[in-house]
Parts: sequence; structure tokens; C-alpha cells
Amino acid sequence: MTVITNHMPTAELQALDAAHHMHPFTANGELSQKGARIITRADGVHLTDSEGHQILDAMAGLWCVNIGYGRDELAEVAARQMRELPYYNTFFQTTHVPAIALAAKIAELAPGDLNNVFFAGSGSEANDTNIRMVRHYWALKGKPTKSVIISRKNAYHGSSVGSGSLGGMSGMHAQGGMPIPDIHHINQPNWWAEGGDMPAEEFGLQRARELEEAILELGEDRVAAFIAEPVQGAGGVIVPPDSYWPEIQRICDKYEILLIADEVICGFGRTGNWFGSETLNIRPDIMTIAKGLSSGYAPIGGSIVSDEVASVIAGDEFNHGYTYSGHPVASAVALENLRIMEEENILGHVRDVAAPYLKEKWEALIDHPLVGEAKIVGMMGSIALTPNKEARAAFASDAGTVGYICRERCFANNLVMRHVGDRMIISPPLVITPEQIDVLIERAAKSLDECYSELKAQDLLHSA
Ligand code: PXG
Repeated sequence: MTVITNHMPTAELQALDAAHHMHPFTANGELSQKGARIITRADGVHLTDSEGHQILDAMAGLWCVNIGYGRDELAEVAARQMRELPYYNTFFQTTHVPAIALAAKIAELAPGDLNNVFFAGSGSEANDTNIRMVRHYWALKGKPTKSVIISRKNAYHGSSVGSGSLGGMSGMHAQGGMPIPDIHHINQPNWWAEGGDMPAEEFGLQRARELEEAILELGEDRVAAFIAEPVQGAGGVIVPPDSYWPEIQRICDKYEILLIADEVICGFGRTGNWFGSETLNIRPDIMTIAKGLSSGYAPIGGSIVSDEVASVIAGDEFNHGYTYSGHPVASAVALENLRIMEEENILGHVRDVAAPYLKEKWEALIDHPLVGEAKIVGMMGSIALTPNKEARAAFASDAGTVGYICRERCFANNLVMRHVGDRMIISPPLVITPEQIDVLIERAAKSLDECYSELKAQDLLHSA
């Protein structure tokens, strides 16, 4: 068998990748022509690729490497746990120490009466759990007709059939027979793109009241839950107007609708608190977690469930679970990740140092001619690119054309900054220092300048 290593020439690795590896969310035919970028190692906030470039990773992998790369402690804990107990399940009335310890730790960190954890291997799996759990909850309470889950357009809740149905990505729904029945989508609180002439706070209220309208239209006796990300991540770091969440909370309380906060991105420090629900003042019945729980070092996710919901579910056998629910190695790694976050006071670093500094620098990008809106909550930020700030105009070109050009300039400048349509987004490791933030902003500004020149050269600076 050929041994494939970091030391092989890039082109050879790319050819093997193109021949055998199907990438997620990728036009694989197109990628095989271009060749995938090959990341070989990483340390702190930096990636190294097979060509030796040092790249500042302002996305923390895929919004997950919260404590940064290269943490030996996590590697050691994983090795120790693999030697002691590499695997055992948590079905059939068994358990093990890593799952016990992690569930207890999560219950300690989670607000209110969110004291119960159902483990999964990812955020998608956890949201599939949530679909079944909330429906089963209402069935056990004698209200089996309460099965509709209300979500939002442009939400991201995962890529399995269930979680992808919860999500509101039309491109995903167009493939593979989604959404499943009894999922209903209302509009998102994206004032920049959809607010028209309405003041932002009024728009936030209007969008929140779409939840009430949907409940009344569907019938209170049909609606099981509302699910939302405290701040939409993959949708483009859409920060809702301040008026939005209090109104959503009021409506969920009034109609006895379970509130599921999808904390897969917002959880574990991203917004400056353990959970985005604390930052946005939300009182969920269930929280979805993954990503930052282990800082991405091991695949693990789960649902944190209120005492009330858990006690009802406990009344029956819940016919649901995954081989890797509470996987001992992933659990041990997650626990060590949380220990490090506490020991190093990473939340304090975010709140007192990194987030205020990043906010100041990020919001100053508004002075760039291409930037129409600069939003940031804790360590997740976005800018809207526009050909006309005053009009909050979209580009005449297909959505994403300009964002892609900007993203390519970022890569060329050794910065990972993503684009979602024509929004640019960041979500750097929480441990990033002010000096590294300076470099991030410098590279982002340079990339914006280059993008602007390219748009002029290609005659793309036109409003839709
Ligand atoms: N909920 C939210 C809020 C997420 O952001 C998931 C659930 C699903 O988690 P898993 O672990 O199943 O991927 C996510 C994942 C992107 C991107 O392009 C974002 C995610 C995943 C893949 C790509 O920003 N978020």
C-alpha cells in the first residue's frame, strides 16, 4: 500500500484527493480541476499548507477550534483514554466515567434548569435528536398533534435529512427530498438585506411576530417548538435587532412552545459567555451543542435538556441513540477542553481583551468603500459588501460572485475569511491576541482593497 504523507508533492496529493475524496458542500468536478488546498499542520491561530504558507485562520476551522490548535493536553488525554477504555456504549443500562463527568460538567455550565445531556456525534445528529425529543415530549404529555417545528429561512441546523429540514437553506432543500413534513419556516431578522425602509428595531419586532402569526395560523395545538441560532452563523453572522429575541421569548412563553436554542456555533465562549442564550437573554428548553464543546479536537455534540422536558422523556423508553453517543475518547477530550477554558479564563480573555479589541477594529472596516454594514457579537463578525452603502444595495451580479472574489483575495493574503453570498464572515479562535487581531484586520483590509480593484477592472460595481 502506498503510504501517503505530508511530504508528498502537493500535485500528487491533489490528484489522489480528486480521484477518491468527495468533499462536502463542493462542486467536486470543478475542484478536481483546480486542486484542493492541503492543510498539513496547525498551531495556535495558524494553519500551514502543503506549500509552506502560514495562514491566519479567522474561522477557527469551521467555527470550532475555540482554544486554538496544537494543544498537547488534549492529545494526551485522548491517548490515555484510548488506552484505558477506547469505546463502550451508553445503551442497555451502562455508562462510563468520561460521559458521566462531561454530562455533569455541562450541566454545571449551562444556565437555569438545563441539567440533562443527550449525547450525539455532531450538531446535525443532536438536532435530529431534538426533532424526535420534542415531538415525543408532547406525545407523552397527551398532545400528539403538537408536532410542527417552526424554524427560519437561512437558518443552518445541520445536513442530515432531519436537521437539514430544520435549516432554512433553499439550496439544501432543493436536493434529496427535504424538508420532511411538519417543519415550517418563517423569515429571518436580517435587517440589512430585507429591512427595506423600516427602522431596524421595528423590523426586528415584525420578524419576531411572524412566529406568533405562524402559531395562530397552524394552530397552537399543532406547534411543538421553535428552533433558532441566537446569532445565525452559517447564514452570514446575522445579528438580530435588539427587539427580536425578547419578543420571541414572550411568544414562546405565551403559547407554551418549546424553545430550542441551537448553540452549535454560539456555545462555549463564542459570544463572550458560555452560551449565546446568556448573551442574548434567551431562556431555552433545549440547547444544541457541538463544535466548541471539544474545540473540534474530537467529534461530539449533544442536546442540553431542561429538567421539565427530561423528566417527561424519562417516563418512557426513548427509542433513539447513536453508537457514539457519549463516546469516551470524545467525552474525555471535551472535558479537558472545558478544563483548559476555565483554567486559562478564556471567557475573561474574550470579554476583556479579544472581543472589545476586535469589535473596535472590525467596525472600523465600515469606512471601506465596499463595506455597508459591519456587525460583531463577541468573536463572530460579518461585513456586508455592497456597491452602494446608502441604498443598502445588492450587487447586480449573482449573489456570491463578489464574496467569492474577496474570499480568494483573502486566501492569497494568507487569511481564512469566509464568504456567505456577498457577506464576509469571521469566527477566529477565542485565544487570538490583539497583535494577531491587528494582522487579521490588516490582511482583511488589504483583501478588500484588492477585491475593490478587481470589481472595478471587471466592471462589477453595479447595483441590482
Ligand atoms: N447547528 C448549527 C448552528 C451549525 O452551525 C450544525 C448545527 C451542524 O453541526 P455538524 O456538527 O453536524 O456539522 C452547525 C454546523 C459553514 C458551515 O459553511 C457551518 C456548519 C457546518 C458546516 C459548514 O459555515 N455548522
